Amino acid sequence: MASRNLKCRAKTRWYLYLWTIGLLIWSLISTVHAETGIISGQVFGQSEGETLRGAVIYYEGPISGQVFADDSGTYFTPGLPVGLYRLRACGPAGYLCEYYDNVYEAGEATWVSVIGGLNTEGINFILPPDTDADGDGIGDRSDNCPFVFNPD
Ligand SMILES: [Ca+2]
Ligand SMILES: [Ca+2]
Repeated sequence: MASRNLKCRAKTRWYLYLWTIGLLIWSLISTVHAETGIISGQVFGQSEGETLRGAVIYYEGPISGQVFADDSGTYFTPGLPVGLYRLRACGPAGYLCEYYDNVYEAGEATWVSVIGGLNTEGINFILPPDTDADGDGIGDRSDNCPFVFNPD
């Protein structure tokens, strides 16, 4: 009887051991999956030292959203799931929008990778001033008829 009990106990311990290992592996895998990183950078105007406070940075990828640049034109995304993101910055009024890196077309954008636990920094933008093709004082970006003089 005694030896049977011992055997039984040994078996229980073995199951517990397997169970613990399983839990460990499971938590490792889920940690890897839950990993996030951030993207950061600065938004500039074209004049020397000009930073664009209030610029909006749109990101799209595994998740999408937007953040604003602070007083120094600096922005940080929140924690993003690991993957590739396309970024677009729009300056305050009077500036054009651009995709990273320095292009206007979404299809030409350089995708930025988010790596778990890291800050992908230096994703900067230099936004050109908005043009006013018809000279009505409203920049093309916000002009409802960019080629018709309609300052109303
Ligand atoms: Ca105009
Ligand atoms: Ca117009």
